[in-house]
Amino acid sequence: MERTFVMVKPDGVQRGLVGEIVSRFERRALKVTGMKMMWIPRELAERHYEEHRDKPFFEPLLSYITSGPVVCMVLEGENAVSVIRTMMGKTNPQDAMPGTIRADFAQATGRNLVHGSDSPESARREIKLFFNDYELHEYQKPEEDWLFES
Ligand code: D4T
Repeated sequence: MERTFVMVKPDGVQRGLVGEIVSRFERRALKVTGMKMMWIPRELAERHYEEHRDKPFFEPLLSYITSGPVVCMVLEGENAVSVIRTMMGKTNPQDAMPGTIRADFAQATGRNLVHGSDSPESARREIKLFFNDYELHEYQKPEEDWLFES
């Protein structure tokens, strides 16, 4: 099983889309192993997006992601990183496939509702940045017996 870091960004919280977004992951039987609301401090936002430090959109990105509370999650499933990236759709919602979160609910790259780690390495880094070990939980769900061929 793979774990990934997912965030409902401030626009998702303000637009009342937390339930809709989390529900899509739950219906797909991805397991929520951690979840919390937080208002990201600027320093953490800078570390999270450090690969974009030299990009022209870095400052607007930081001010967007720190503009209100977000909901952070760790989700678990087979190939969870790529499964969730597919469910989110392309970075620019206008290029995203219908049926994806960004295509169904967003219109602009700078207000694209959700974040999901882009590789297992990024997932490990981001989970460590946002969660303490005691905030992550291992547990069994009865439906797991029905999810995969044994
Ligand atoms: P995140 O990291 O938020 O899940 O988005 P992506 O993984 O899909 O996209 P990314 O890392 O390339 O970009 C991070 C973040 O920056 C915003 N952005 C991006 C922007 O405002 N303008 C741009 O031109 C790009 C490329 C959107 C997502």
